[in-house]
Amino acid sequence: MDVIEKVLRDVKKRNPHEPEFYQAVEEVLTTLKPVIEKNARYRNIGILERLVEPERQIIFRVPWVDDKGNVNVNRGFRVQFNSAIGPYKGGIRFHPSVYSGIIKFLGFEQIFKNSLSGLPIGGGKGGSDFDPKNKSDGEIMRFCQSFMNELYRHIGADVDIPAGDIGVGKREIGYLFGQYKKLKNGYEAGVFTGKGLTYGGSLVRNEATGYGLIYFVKRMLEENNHSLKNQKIIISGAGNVAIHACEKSIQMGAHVIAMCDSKGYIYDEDGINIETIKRIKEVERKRISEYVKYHENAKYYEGQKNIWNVKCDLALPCATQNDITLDEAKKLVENGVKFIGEGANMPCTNDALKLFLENDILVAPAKAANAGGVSTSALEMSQNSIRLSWTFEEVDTKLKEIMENIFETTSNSAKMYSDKNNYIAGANIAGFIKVAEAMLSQGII
Ligand code: NDP
Ligand code: 2IT
Repeated sequence: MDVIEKVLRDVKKRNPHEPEFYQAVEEVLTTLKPVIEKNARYRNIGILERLVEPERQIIFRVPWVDDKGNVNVNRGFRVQFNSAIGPYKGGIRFHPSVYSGIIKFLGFEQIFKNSLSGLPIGGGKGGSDFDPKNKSDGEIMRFCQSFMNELYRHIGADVDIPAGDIGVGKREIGYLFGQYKKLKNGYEAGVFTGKGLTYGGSLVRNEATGYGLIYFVKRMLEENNHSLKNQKIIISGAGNVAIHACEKSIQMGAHVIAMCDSKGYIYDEDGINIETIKRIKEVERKRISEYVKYHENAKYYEGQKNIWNVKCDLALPCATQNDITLDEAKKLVENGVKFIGEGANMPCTNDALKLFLENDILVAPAKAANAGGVSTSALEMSQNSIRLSWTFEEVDTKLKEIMENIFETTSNSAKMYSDKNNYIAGANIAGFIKVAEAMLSQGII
C-alpha cells in the first residue's frame, strides 16, 4: 500500500462520521501522487501524516439568553490546522449544520488556499451550530459575546486571525471584535479581518471573494481563448460571495440569468438586477423569492438544487459545500456547460469534479478561485500593522494581481505535474509544496 492510500485509510479510521473532512482530504491527496512519488524527502518526515492532523482543536460551550429569557446552549469550534507558513487564518461559520467534520474540512482546505495566496498565513477555521436566521439583533449580539468569551484566549494578531464565512458578516464581526477588545483591554485591530471601515477594516474586503473569483475565471477563460463577455452565467447563493461575483460578472459584460438562496431560485432572462438582490438580502434580510415582485419577467422556482437545470455557459456555485453532486453535474454537462468557477468551499463532490474533467470542462477550483477573500484579509492585516488605510483602487489592484498570480502558479503546476487544464491538481500541488517545504525546514513538530 502506498503512503497516500495508508494516510487516507487512517484518516477515515481516526475521524469516523466526518465525511466532509474525508472528502476534502481525499480530493487533495489523490492529486499529490506525482509529487509524493518524486520526493522521498516528504515521505521520510511524515509530511502527509502530519498535514492531515490539526495542530490544535478547540470545542467549547456557548450559552446565551434569547429575547424570551430562555437559556440556549450552542457548540463553538476553532480548528488551528497548520501554522507552517504563518499564523492560523480563516473564517467563522454560523450555521445549524456546523459540526467538527465541517470545520475540519474547511480548515484543511484553508491551508492550501492560504499558501496559494502567496501571503504569510496558515490555515484555520471556526464556527458554531448557532442559526442566525430569525434572531433579533440583541440575540445575535449576546451570542457573539458569549462565543468570544471563550474564543478570545485562543486567538491573537500573531496567533490566529478569524474572519467571516456563512452566517458571519459585518454585523457579527463587529460584535465579536467589540467583545475581544473588552476582554483584552487593548486595541489589537489585526486580530480580526472583515472589520467595518470605521474601526480598522479594509476597503474591498467585502467584495473581495466574489470579485477575486471573477478575476480568476477571466484569466482562465483568456488562457483558453475565451472571454467573459456575453457568457450566460448561473450563480448559486445570494450571500456575500454570490452577490459580488454577480456584480463583477455584470461589469465584465456577462449575462447572469439565475441566482438562488437556500429555499429556491429566480430566473431572469433580462439579466439579474444586482441592486434588487442586495436590497432584499443585505438590507431587508428576506427570501430571494421577493425578487419577482420587482421584475415582472422574472420567475421564482422552489428548490435550491433545481437551479442547476438552467442552461448556461458558466456555473458559479457560491452557496455551500456539495451543492453540485454527480446528478447536478450530469444535468450541467447535458445542458452544455463549458466552465465551472467554485466560489464556495468544496461546492462540487469529487465524482462531480471527475465528470467535469472527463468532459473537458474547465474548472476553477475553490482553493485558488475563492482565495481573494482571505488574500484581502491579509491586506487588511498589513494595513492594521502599518496603521494606514489604502484606497479602494489600491486594494483592488493588489487583489487583481494576487488572483492573476494564483492563476499563473496553478496553471504552471498543472502543466508540470498533471494535465495543462487540470487546475484542480495544479492548485493542490502548488499549495502543498510551499507548506511542505516550510514544514521540512521547521523539523518534526
Ligand atoms: P453567506 O452566509 O453570505 O451566504 C450564503 C448563501 O448561500 C445564502 O444565500 C444562503 O441562502 C445560500 N445557501 C444555500 N444553501 C445553503 C446551505 N445549505 N447552507 C448555507 N447556505 C446556503 O455566505 P458567504 O457568501 O460568505 O459564503 C458562501 C460560500 O463561500 C461558503 O462556502 C463559504 O465558505 C465560501 N467562502 C466565503 C468567503 C467569504 O469571504 N465570505 C471566502 C471564501 C469562501 P439563505 O440566504 O437562504 O441562507
Ligand atoms: O473560506 C474563506 O477563505 C473565508 N471564509 C475567508 C477567510 C478569511 O480569513 O478572510
